[in-house]
Order: sequence, then C-alpha cells, then structure tokens
Amino acid sequence: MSEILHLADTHIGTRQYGLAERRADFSAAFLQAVELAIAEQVRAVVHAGDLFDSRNPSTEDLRDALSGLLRLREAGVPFLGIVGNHEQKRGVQWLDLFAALGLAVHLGPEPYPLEGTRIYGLDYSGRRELELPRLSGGVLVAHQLLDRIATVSGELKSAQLLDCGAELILLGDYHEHQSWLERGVLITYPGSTERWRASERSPRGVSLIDLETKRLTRRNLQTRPFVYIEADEDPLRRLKGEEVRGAVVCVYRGAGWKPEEIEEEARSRGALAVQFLEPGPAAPLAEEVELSGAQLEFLDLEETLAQELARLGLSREGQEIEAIIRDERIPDSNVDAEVTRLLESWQGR
Ligand SMILES: [Mn+2]
Repeated sequence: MSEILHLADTHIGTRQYGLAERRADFSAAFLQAVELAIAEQVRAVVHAGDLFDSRNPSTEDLRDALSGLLRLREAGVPFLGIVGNHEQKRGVQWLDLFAALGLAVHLGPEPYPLEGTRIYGLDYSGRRELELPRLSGGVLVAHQLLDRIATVSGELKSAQLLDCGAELILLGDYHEHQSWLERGVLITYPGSTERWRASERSPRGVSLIDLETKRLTRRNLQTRPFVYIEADEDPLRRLKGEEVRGAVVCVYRGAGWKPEEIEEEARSRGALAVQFLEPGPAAPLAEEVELSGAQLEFLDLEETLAQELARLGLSREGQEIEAIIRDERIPDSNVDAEVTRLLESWQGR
C-alpha cells in the first residue's frame, strides 16, 4: 500500500462570524487531518492549496500550522504542498519558509519522487493559460477551479490539465469533495476541512488515495456541528427539540417568522452562532455544478454590470483594475498586490 492523504482548503485563520472559537475550529480540523495521516501511516500528506485563509496569517495561525507540520516531521510523514489563491504572496511564499525549515516540500515543475511515483505541483494561477510541465505519468497537484465544476467562472482548464500527461490530478479550490474519471485520469477535489461557508453542508473530510491502484477512500472529520433549519420548518419547534449547544444554527429564511425570537431561543439553548440564510443555491463559484435559475440571474447581473461599465468609458487599464477588484476569486487582502502586479506589467507597454 502506498497511500497518501489528500486535503486542501484548510483555510487556517478563518475567523468566521468574528468568533475566536471558529478560528480555532479551522486549526483543529487541520490538526485532526494531520493525526489521521499519522494513524493511517500514509506515505505523504498532499495539500492542494489554501492552507491559510489569507496571505497574512496571524502568529496564532502560523503556530497552529507549524504544530501540524512539526507533528508530521516527527512521525516521518512528508508534507507536500502548493500555494492557493487565498494565501498567495508576491515572491517568497509561506510554504517556501516551511520548506526552508525542512517542514514541507513546495511542489513544482521538478518531480518529487515518492516511492516510484513522481509528484508535480502547480501553484494557483489566475491566467487562462497554465504553465504546465510536460509529464508522462505521475501526479499533478494544482489549485484550480475547473470548468466542469463552475461553468460560469469562465475557466476552462480541465482540458489543459488533462493534456499535461498526468495520470492522477489532485486539486484544491472547490470546497466540496468531487472525484471523476476523464480520459482515464482520476481527477479529485477533497473539499474543505471546515465549513468555510454555511452552505457547505455535507460532512467535511479528506481523501486517502492509493497511488498504485488509484483507490480513493474518504475519511470524515469531526467538525463543529451546524444545525440547518429549512425554510418550510418551524424554527422554534426545531430549536426546542434539538441539542444546539455549541452549534452554529443556520436558519433558511421562511414565511412568517421572527429572527429576533429565533436568535434568542438559539442563544438561550447555548448555540455558538445563529445565521440567517436565503434559501436557494449559493454563489456558483463555491457550490453549484449545473446551471440553475439563480445562476442565470447571476449571469444576467454580470452582464448588466459589464454593460454599465462599458457606458462609463473606462480606459483598458481601468477596466482591468476593475476586473481584479470585482473578481470573487481574489480575496480582498490580495487586491492591492494584484493591482500592483498589473501596474508593473504595464510599465513596458
Ligand atoms: Mn479555498
């Protein structure tokens, strides 16, 4: 058996709902995955990006990541990673720092040999054309949203990824577990390890993958309970009949109910947080595979925005900067750097 543990989108440092407890939850999920890897005696942990939620993690976040990496090193399990869009810095990456400390390997175009299998990595790139190594077999690790997953993102990269010649493609970025065979190649997302959005309802987990047989086994993580109350349910009745101590209670907006009463009831029963959600599918980038009515509305919105922007008569440069600011995939904390990079690229124009 030459199994690896594939995870991604741990988003350490996510202070969800402004709560210290939620920040700790994201670290705990990462550390749980680390312990699982050690217990399963995997040959390596492969992290497909977004280890951190931001390119400026706090000292607490760094401490938590380092404690997991130190545990793996103690246990003799290599940590192989790439950089995701959330944590990407200009120049030297956090992962490079961990690599310099001997705690991680930053996968790239040079193969990392793991028991006869070559493992390659590609950091997140927002470019349409990916700079892929030419492979004959081996594993490619990348942080990309494929067209198959999000048809409205304008990203059409699965063909490019498949053309590179890898026999197994381990991805990050999409927060739901997905696995499929395309042209005989196994392509898979492990999903996030904690609920980064309340709409990530399915159990969080990691994948164990046998590099020889390509057999994939899921392992769920114990994460903070989320209690979902549907729009057609009576929220107060649900709350009275259910244990919600320490849970995040998510209530889909329904007819004729009062948020204040629901919140008070949930809090009095010890809920950690109460969230009110709009029913219907979430933003397509994070969730939806197929086009639904709501997504078509989203497309119309984008179209309307584009028309309005055209009317403003922005210069080409202005349009490009505007696109960066509006790009959901670029976290707010990275907008400055992206715009700077763009400005620098214009200096030669
Ligand atoms: Mn992510």
